[in-house]
Amino acid sequence: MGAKQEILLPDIGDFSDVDVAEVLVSNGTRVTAEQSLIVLETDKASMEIPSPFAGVIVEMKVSVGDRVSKGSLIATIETDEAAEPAKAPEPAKAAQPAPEPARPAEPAKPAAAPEPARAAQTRAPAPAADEAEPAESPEPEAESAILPHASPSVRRVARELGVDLRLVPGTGPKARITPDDVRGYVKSMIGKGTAAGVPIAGVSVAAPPQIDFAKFGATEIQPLHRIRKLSAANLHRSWVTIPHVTQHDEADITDLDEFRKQMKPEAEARNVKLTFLPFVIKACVYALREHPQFNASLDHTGENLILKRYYHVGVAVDTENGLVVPVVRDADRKGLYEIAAELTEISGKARSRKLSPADLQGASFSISSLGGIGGTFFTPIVNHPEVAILGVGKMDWRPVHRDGAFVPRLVLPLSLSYDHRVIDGADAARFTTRLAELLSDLRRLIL
Ligand code: CAO
Repeated sequence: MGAKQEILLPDIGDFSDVDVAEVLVSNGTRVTAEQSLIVLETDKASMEIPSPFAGVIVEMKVSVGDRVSKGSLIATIETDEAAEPAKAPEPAKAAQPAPEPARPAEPAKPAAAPEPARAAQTRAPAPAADEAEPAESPEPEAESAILPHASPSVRRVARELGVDLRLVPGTGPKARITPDDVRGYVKSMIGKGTAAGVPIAGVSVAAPPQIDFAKFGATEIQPLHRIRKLSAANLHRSWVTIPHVTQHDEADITDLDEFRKQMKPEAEARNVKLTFLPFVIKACVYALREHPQFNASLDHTGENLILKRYYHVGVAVDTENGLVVPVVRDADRKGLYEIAAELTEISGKARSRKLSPADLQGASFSISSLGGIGGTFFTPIVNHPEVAILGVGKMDWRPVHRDGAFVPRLVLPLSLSYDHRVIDGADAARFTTRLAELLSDLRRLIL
């Protein structure tokens, strides 16, 4: 066992009180000396802060959105006995200007195909979870040991092009990934024409015109929050890469609502707010077990479906800075109260920007519930690399025809968007029909 050491923020020049823009490792990650731990970002510059030691991160002490200055405690690390501590830590590189836009169509060095070892990594649990979640999430835990070495500007270019950096062989010093590596990788993937494809690179649309709206009236420029920009990039990638279809259905939740009301006093006694969502999560897990292709991801080649044997449900949470999708892990093993309490906790953390990267990783299916706000059906965007997402609308009383007469029933609108490459329309209809059955009669959940 090595010694436990604190990693403090080194002198970063003229900056203080700087935003932590990315946390690149998590608790338990093995890092090499000089491996980047966090990315700091000011208005004009970003810089990576490397680990001065090799070893295993005991605890990351900063999260995305924290502000740090020289001497701030970044992490604690159990250093490798054998490894020599690096000299006094300094940022991986000097503050660098904001990234230049990706130069299109520049002759790029032919990139080597991803080596088998890297390809195999996509079969690890929670593949490409970093790309599934908007905003703050870094690479998934299981793959943190093989974090790609790349500057923030390269990461941004990769995000814009929808490239998973873990698949890009780096040709820079210490296998660092350069902008040319990213471009070369995109070119090579286009050449391969895999089922997964790299559609963004293949799509050509007219550039948006620059319009001076002030000509038409008063305007105000409001910079987009970083979370919104990052989730926008992920949503855009999902939108253009996944052939979406949305299946709409309705669940009669009259009995469920009655049961929920009966349970309210008990829930309150436990200090839990029992909304519809925990019931929907439980019903989804049940339906996912029966329809495993909905709890899956396409691998990066587009030739294999990775079925997940875990049920981690991402829940879209609306925050003032944009959408985040924290994850209720192992929802199959949790009871309604436990899920309800966790929902309150994670949505609270999301709104106060206290989510850790781990809270955002590894979802296998997602739910976006607008029921507390209003509206009926909508078309949620699949949270890549998942293949399906359920949208939940606001319940309402409807006349339902039963036994020759119209009776008032409480109806919950459901909208299931899915990746048509993986899921057929008939399967989607089966899934939502089953979901509606389960929500209509909760007794089915214990069968
Ligand atoms: N129909 C009618 N009422 C509903 C409902 C539904 N489908 N779902 C929830 N409600 C009610 C709840 O019962 C609660 O009422 P009471 O306070 O009287 O009990 C109220 O609406 C508020 O619920 P909530 O929003 O606090 O709790 P939730 O478990 O339903 O949802 C969360 C939690 C985090 C999903 C939600 O707060 C949220 O952020 N929703 C927005 C998600 C979003 O933005 N999605 C869009 C993604 S695409 O841009």
